Amino acid sequence: MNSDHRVIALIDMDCFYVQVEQRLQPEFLGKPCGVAQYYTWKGGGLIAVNYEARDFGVKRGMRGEQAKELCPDFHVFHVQEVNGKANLTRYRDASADVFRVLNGNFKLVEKASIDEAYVDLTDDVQKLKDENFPLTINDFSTTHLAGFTTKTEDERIEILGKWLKDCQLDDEQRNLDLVFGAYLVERIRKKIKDETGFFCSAGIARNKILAKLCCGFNKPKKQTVINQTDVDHVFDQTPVQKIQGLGAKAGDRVMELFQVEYVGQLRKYTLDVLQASIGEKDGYWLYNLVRGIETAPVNSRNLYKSISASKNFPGKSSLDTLDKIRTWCHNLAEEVFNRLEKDRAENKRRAKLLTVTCTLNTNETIARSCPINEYSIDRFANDTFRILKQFNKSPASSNIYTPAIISFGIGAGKFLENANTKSIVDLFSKQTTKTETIKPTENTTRCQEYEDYDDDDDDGSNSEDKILQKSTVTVPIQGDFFRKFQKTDEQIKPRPKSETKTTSSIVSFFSRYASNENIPICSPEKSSEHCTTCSKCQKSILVWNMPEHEDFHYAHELQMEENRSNSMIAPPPPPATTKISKPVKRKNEKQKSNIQTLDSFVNKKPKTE
Ligand code: DCP
Ligand code: CA
Ligand code: CA
Repeated sequence: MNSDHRVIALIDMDCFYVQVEQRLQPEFLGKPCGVAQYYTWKGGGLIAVNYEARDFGVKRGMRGEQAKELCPDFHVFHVQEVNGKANLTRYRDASADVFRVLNGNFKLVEKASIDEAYVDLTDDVQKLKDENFPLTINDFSTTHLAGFTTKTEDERIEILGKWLKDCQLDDEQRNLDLVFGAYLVERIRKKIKDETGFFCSAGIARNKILAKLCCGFNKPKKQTVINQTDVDHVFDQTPVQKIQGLGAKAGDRVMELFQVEYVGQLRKYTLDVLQASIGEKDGYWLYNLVRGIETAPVNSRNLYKSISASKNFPGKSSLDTLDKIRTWCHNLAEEVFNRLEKDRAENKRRAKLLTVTCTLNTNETIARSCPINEYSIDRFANDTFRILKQFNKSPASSNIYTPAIISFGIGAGKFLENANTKSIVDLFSKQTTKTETIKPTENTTRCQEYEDYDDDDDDGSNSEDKILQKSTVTVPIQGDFFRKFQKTDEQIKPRPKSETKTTSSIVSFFSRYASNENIPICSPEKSSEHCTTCSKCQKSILVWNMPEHEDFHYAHELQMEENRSNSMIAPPPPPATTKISKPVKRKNEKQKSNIQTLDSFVNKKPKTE
């Protein structure tokens, strides 16, 4: 289906962490509150602030004490701490509650972060349209239209009533799908509230970028629709940096290069000019985007790609002795282990690769990986410690570690579905001492996919970097111009060229391997016990390189699939007539079996609200 006809919603929880805390302590409902991380300096840094407190000027990033000066009744909740580091379990669990509702009602749900999801409503909308599902203004009690400012409820109802009428009368039915989409989103938001207690907001549009943009227009407890016919008008007033993927440096660069402030101002540039300035792919993406066209599919990818824990050790807290490093290897290993165990029970899969990343006080960032043979805190901690020891320049006899570590993290990824994971818990419970035969820990290989660890899935890992500076997101831009701005400044420190990884999509990931697969294969002189034969290409591969090697095949298959669908498109198409390639389905993408029917969902509709 041409993606211009899709209906996409972005659902985002309102002041999420605050609501999670208020659900646990309902006596604070309706009061100005915030959530701070750590009790340290001036009442801790606020990472979430509710709307009652925002009315007093309290903002994320302020200190608890500063908030109290602005709003004396302000209450600060503190993020739980375990082993001296923030523990986000309660927010992750609350997030799972929300996703249970979404996944139980819709087929295509993409987790975009701990508190937001994209939903592709196209098929459900079509069904409602086919049966001429009757709708009235009462079905849209929290709906607003992007581009229309309404000061009173009467004004909102007037504008909305006109919209409903116009949509129905329009012969081309350009916006009618969005009416049905908005209705479904009103229903699901109510259901989320009923089943979890949480309020949320939403954006409804023809694509993900527009849905994300307009979700923020009328927060909290409201939803906003952007009509395709109003995009130009809205973009004329939308600062470039408000667009997902054009925040931070990429947006700055676009504004500087084209001397624009608002998205709409980019319409004056031809495709040729944009492509000549920022490259073929990115120019094409931008040209379409400023006309409200964007084709990234909603990927049903609800499981985290990696599970990680990390911590910063700035200034004097840097880790400069082996004892300190050993302690933190254990603490982080314990957190990763606990979450992996939970994930194993819930999702019937096991992680195959452990990745350790650390930044030294020389500003050098290092990433190394080794296979995971069993889930065990000691094993994770020992592997991590062994990896970190490789970078120690102090004499082996000394307890001193130089250069000191200023941040490090452990991530587990490369999940194997339906895997019968062995865990240390199982080993004990079965009273067996059997261990696996792979012994690769001394032979670690460089992490091939930094972003896996760095969490483009947003598994809600409590990296402090992310908590305090979370602004990077994965966006479906595949050209070099934008890619270099993603996952950038704040998260990844400069690394030697040979170590820098900037993959941001399967396609770009593939392109790293396409011409010259750079995963070492076994040389004849290498011991065969460390090698295994790849069933796809029959090459002999070092066992600890198998995860990357499998990814090479996976990416290659996806690329072939994408090439096939792209080859159906006339090159290079003027945007207005662009045919959209079919979304590439991810391998292992599972259809959920417990999805309610559309009927059961919409028929719960009360007659009036
Ligand atoms: N979060 C964080 N650090 C940040 C940003 C967010 O720890 N820099 C956490 C706390 C938030 C949650 O993630 O509650 C969701 O982030 P949002 O950006 O969606 O913000 P909120 O949900 O708090 O507020 P809003 O109602 O504006 O969405
Ligand atoms: Ca939110
Ligand atoms: Ca969010």
